[in-house]
Amino acid sequence: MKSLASKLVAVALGITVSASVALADSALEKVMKERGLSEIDLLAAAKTYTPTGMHDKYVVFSSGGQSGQVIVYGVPSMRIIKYIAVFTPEPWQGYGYDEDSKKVLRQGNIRGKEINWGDTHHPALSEVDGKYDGKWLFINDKANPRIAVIDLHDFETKQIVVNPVFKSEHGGAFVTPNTDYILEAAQYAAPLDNNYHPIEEYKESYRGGVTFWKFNKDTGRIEEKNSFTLEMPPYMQDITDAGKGASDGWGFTNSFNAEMYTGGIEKGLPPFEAGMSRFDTDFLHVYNWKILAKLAEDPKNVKIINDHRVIPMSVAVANNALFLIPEPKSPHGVDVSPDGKYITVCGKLDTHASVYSWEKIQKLIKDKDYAGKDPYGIPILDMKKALHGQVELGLGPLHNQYSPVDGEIYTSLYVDSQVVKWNYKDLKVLDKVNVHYNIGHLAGMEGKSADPQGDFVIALNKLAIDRFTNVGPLHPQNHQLIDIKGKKMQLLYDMPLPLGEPHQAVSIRASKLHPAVRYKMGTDSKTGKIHPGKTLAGEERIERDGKNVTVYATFVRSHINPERFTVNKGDTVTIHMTNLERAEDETHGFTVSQHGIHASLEPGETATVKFVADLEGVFPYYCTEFCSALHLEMMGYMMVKDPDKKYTSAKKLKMKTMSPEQLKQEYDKTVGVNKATDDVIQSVVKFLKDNKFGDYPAVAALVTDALDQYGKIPAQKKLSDDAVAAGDMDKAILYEGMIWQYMVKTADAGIRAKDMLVRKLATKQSSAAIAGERAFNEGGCSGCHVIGKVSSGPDLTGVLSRHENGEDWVSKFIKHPEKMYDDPYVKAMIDHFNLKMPNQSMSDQEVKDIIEYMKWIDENANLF
Ligand code: RUQ
Ligand code: CUA
Repeated sequence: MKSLASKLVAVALGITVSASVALADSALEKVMKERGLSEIDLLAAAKTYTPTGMHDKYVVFSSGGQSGQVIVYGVPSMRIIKYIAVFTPEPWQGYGYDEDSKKVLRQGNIRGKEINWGDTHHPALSEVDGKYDGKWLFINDKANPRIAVIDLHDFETKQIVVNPVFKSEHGGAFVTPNTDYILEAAQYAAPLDNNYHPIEEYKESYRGGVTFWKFNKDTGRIEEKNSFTLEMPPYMQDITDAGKGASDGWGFTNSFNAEMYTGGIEKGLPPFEAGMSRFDTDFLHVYNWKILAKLAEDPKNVKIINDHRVIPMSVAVANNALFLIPEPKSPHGVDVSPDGKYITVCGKLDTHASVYSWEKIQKLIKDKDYAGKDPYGIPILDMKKALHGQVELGLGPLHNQYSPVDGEIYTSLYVDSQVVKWNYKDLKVLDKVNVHYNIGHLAGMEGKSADPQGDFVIALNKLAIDRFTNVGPLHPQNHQLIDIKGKKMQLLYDMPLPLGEPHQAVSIRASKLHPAVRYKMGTDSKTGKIHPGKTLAGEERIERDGKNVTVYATFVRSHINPERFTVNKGDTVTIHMTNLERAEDETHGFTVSQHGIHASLEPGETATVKFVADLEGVFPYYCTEFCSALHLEMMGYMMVKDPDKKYTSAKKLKMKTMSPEQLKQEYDKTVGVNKATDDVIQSVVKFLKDNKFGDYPAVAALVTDALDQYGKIPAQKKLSDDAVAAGDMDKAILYEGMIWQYMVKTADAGIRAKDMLVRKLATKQSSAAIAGERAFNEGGCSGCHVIGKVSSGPDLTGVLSRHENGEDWVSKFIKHPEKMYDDPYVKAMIDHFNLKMPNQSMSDQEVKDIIEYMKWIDENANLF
């Protein structure tokens, strides 16, 4: 017990085992006891715990289910990092509340109907050679058959396309290995046109299919005109996967109603669930999208339905592009192996997984070795001849993920609530782990790409039941992280997801993502182009054209320009807003009270809000992000006048004014403060220059941010000087105040740059010094001592050489300061700072480590 606990702490702190035994035995065991934790728990914690500032190895994109969004989280920490608004308005991001994002959201209107939610199921990452390239994310909407395109340059939704012929879908989004097409298979069969057809004509006029959305990798958009659909029988198509490697060019789609049952419980007929699972087998659809894409180019081969090209089944069959293979009844997942040679199908109602051999399928196709034809004339391949084999896995197998180990596959068991690891080549079961509860999909790390990473799988459970504190009858979903590195799987962590039912999640190595931190000034983030409303400093204005008022505004810490405007009741108001900031994370938000609009302006972004000012009155507008110390002051007024009304003005209140001497005094004081602040800035600048900050990109970026702010000062100084010349001291004081604001912002970024540079230049800390710094900070020393500076306690640089036998002296003083209060030196310090060094109950080890830290400080004294 002791040794394990010590080792774990040692690993967690990055220090050597012997150095940490003392700390571990006391503190760690106490916590374990108090919280009832086992050694296994500690090991799981060590595998997931991510200290502040450390980043995750993987990024997961999870469907947000009925929330119509995408949830982004990190692995192994399982920390949620972002929600991406997709099919549903999301006010924080301004999605659906500003004009630019409304244009994207409204692309999702169906037959004129505004739809403001989506049932998202399957996210998919863009691929090159079957491997993720980190550029795009696609996701489907089952309820309102649509696909959305998200740009991973800024994690924003750029496009929504509506399926022109389906009435629901489930087999999207799945991409072909080079992202040429995004596959979207229908779900509930329905007429492809928009007309009424009685259910009695189900077999004749209801259809399923797969839509092939053409993706343009240069524009990053789906080209609707170059997309087409393959008609399929009304078998209720389901999950889909694109072939890769050996099976590149092909697609695979399950189905679950070979019976073509049409329900009728209200008429005393057996319900859908009985009628649809009567046969022992359903059909796996196998089709060649490369042939189909060629066929679609010739108008003779297509029917135009709702302005969209549909290839009839007969055309596909005549061109050897569509086949069926029986699969165990009511299957769910179909997953192509990383090399494309095996296709694994899971039957929800069957305890087996069925592994089809691509080589065998190809041979059957080539030899035209058919077991028969379905009622629509589609050739059926013999199931037994196409199978590589079947494995009994357990109850309710659903979905699969791969690992880099050859033949290794992970499958979710819905009914058994388990993940099973097995081998699809030699067909052996290897290991099982319990999950909680009723797992649907599972997500491996890049686990469905041609380059799966192993490491972890995440169980996406349908039920959470008792896993979390009860928050009422609607429970959160439960994503469970499982370590798959060892022989036995280990369940590590439960993450509740309280935002819809996420169906599938895909993950990618974080190192493959390269999102921007700022936009090119004036960018419309939705189009990626320069926004027509882009406004730079000095270009702010209010334009009127009849009943239309257009405001061109800028945002920078901590003001909105303009700060006031007046319109007539009934005017249409358009406000174009540009965030002039270039500093990382300096977002401003915007709303006008009581008008239902909101925008989020990321650094460099321009966005537009538009509304009718139909209420008379005074409406404050303000920045909605706490962006700076003077954020509350970042506001303005919109005043709405009724043009048909006469207004009488209020009597002016008499106020005392300051004398010219008082004003001069205040002005001098403000200028003095600015001078002192500037001296600090100059000393930081000198340090940065002397130490060649330009050699360190991260530091240079912060310096750019700082200089951005500093560059704004001369213009303000001129305004101040002009005001002095005009004798308006009041105004001059305000401009001097503005200069100070910019100086503070400069210093803020500048000092952060300096700290970062110091870390880069300093000698490497020994593990003892690292532990010492931690103890120094966590033990509260840093509350009074600032390195390199006298603050509420003396500067500790050089403390070890200040006393004879310095190390010994400092150790004793930390351990028992109270015993030394009468020492003349200590007494003088107590008097000077009016504070006594308290006893912080440091252990001997901690004191030792702190001394090592002090030595490191002295080594680098020139930097502090
Ligand atoms: S679903 S639990 Cu992919 Cu929509 Cu299977
Ligand atoms: Cu900008 Cu608050």
